[in-house]
Amino acid sequence: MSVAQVSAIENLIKKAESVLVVISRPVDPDCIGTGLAVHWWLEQQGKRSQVVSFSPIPETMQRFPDSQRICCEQSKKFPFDHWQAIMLIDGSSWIQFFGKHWHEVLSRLDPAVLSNIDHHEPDDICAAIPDRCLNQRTSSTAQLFYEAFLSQFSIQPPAFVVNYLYRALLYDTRNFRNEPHEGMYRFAEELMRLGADHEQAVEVMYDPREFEFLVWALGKTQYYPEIATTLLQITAADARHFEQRLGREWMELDSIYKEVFLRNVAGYDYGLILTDNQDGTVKLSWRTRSRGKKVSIAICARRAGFAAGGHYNAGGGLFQGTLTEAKRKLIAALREEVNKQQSLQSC
Ligand SMILES: [Mn+2]
Repeated sequence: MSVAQVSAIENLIKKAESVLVVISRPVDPDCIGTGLAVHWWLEQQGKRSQVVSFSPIPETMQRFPDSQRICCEQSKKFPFDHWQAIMLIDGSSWIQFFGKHWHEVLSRLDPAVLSNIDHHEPDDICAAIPDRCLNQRTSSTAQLFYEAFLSQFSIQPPAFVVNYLYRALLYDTRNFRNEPHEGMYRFAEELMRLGADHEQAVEVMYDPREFEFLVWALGKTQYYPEIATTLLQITAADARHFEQRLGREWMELDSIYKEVFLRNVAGYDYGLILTDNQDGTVKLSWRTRSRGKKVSIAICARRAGFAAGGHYNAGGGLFQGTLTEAKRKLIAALREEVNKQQSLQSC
């Protein structure tokens, strides 16, 4: 544990009367659950606190207990000066918290009020505020927050807080199928002891539209066997089609496709989705098979001109330009890296 960062964050909170908790994009059970647990912890310390998201909370997250307590706001208009400390939860880059206007938002913020708790690959936040950035490779931000702060706290968390953290842990580990981070099972045991409701947390409630997306996506997927890659391209026309059929939130309906298909097909270690954002940018999502030595999609994507980040096995990126160009450059960069690795392995 980075003791210096933990005590710097504690000091910042101790001095502040009001603490704003900001959750990251993509809005998922880890940032929601940890954000709500941080909020409870702050209130127990007598702080005025609020959890905000500067990107929309997907409908699929509305079943998360108490998620309606998170306010959805616009970062451009938000009164940051009403808050004496700001905690950024479960993200490593400014854009994940403040959206595409992050430059402008940062120029209005006093960096001394900012802190970050996260488990992604370190990015621009760590570079800007290293002293108050607690970044560790844990199973989830929930585990990091629990181990660094909550487990030492004088008040035992009630069952509803424990359940926030348990859901966060299950989601980020894909029910313990991702890499076995140290302390992951210990954290789970501890939460069970504190009253986590396992049955409720593992109950699956898919939105039927997620299956509709899956069926469409399977039909559209392109296969590149020589580089062990599948690619789903979502053009502007596809995006309009989805918006009509599935509603404005269609982009949040790809979780079954990602979970059951990407990186799970024999012979295909890399799964990519490229989406035309219809604003001159292209969004990338990727999944990489966990087992064995694999090339880093983040590195390939950056070489192809994307801004990219996240985890090694699951991440995202943004490209300025057309879908065709994004695809061409990304596949070329990936081809180069995969070929390099294959020739190294055959030596
Ligand atoms: Mn996370």
